[in-house]
Amino acid sequence: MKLFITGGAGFIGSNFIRHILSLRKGYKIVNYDKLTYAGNLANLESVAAHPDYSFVKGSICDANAAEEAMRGADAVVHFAAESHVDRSIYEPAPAIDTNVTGTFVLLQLARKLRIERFVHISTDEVYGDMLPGAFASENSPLQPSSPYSASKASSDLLVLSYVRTYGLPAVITRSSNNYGPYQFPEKFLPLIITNIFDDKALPVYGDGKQQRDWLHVEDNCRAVLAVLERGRIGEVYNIGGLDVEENLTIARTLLRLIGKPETLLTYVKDRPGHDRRYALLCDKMEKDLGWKPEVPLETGLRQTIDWYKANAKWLAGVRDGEYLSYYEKYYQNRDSSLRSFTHRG
Ligand code: NAD
Ligand code: TDX
Repeated sequence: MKLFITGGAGFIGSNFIRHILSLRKGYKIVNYDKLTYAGNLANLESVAAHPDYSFVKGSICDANAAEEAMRGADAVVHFAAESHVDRSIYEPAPAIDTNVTGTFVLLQLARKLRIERFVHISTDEVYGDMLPGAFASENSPLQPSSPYSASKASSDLLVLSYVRTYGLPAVITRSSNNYGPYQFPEKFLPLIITNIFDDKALPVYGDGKQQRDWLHVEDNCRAVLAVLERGRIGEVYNIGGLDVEENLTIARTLLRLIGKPETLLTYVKDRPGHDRRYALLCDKMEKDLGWKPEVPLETGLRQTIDWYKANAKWLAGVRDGEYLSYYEKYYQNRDSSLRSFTHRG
């Protein structure tokens, strides 16, 4: 089976490629990735010479290049995206281009090349803010809040329209917040871990009481593989860690595990449009595909801390000029830099 994976040089995609190569024989993987700031071939060093793995650099928005790389594939797993909510707020165009137009380009190619299975990787953010105590099922309304989540919801709707109108054999996964090795330190969990290492302020947006469901990336990789191999065409599958925690609790737990004082916690101006709570019902994954998350949160957090400690060279490589200028622009003088993004100022 030839598998065309988009965005395989990013956090979840690179974990998925290593996961599948270590568990399955008989998959030939083509990793197609534009290598944006978030894409990093160092994530795949351990499999770069594997006989069943190859890499092609290109954008999913470039139909000709994508067609050439996709030709001969049996299945597509589509991870490629502009994945950071904050960046989509500061500069929405890349999220719209890649997440909406790029997905459209791939859907057209999947029809043309008669792809047998198309797995579209989406997110719990498409359901928007959940009320206290509420959980989203796959049938909950789509109420995205940020340009990122609106672009992902748009791409989900395009995928579902291609299933219905053209009979495209597609399935969708909507996962919660992933964490684990190789996550770019713009995201909350690796940002907090690496700032703790450096005794730097830990930027907590607003009151820090926003809730997220934390999912270890290995659990997500097992789920995506199950959906690829056994998911029902046209279905959406929620994938969550079933562990909903406040951001502040996560930051405090990381401080305790690393052994640093809570004085590092620093409350900063909130993200505009910030969703208070994400929480998923994942019964369908368990009932239909026999999947449930296996990594307990504290075990996963300990492993992740250890991984970032052991991979200082990787970390130094990704915290380069682009990362530093992003950090400086939006975290130092945060109040004034955010003022320019909202009408309310
Ligand atoms: P990431 O930002 O780490 O990686 C994204 C990858 O896509 C990078 O390698 C980047 O180079 C590539 N890419 C970006 N634009 C591209 C383009 N135009 N053409 C080809 N490649 C391009 O993202 P991630 O955290 O690994 O997320 C992967 C997918 O999972 C995304 O679709 C995201 O929306 C979804 N998701 C992520 C999370 C999470 O917690 N990280 C949760 C739910 C869903
Ligand atoms: O510096 C920070 N301080 C802070 O308080 C950052 C970067 C985040 N936060 C908060 C915002 C969120 O409530 O932490 C929470 C998690 O933030 P992110 O890591 O940016 O994730 P989130 O916005 O929840 O989105 C993530 O999960 C769903 C991924 O980035 C998305 O790609 C995915 O779709």
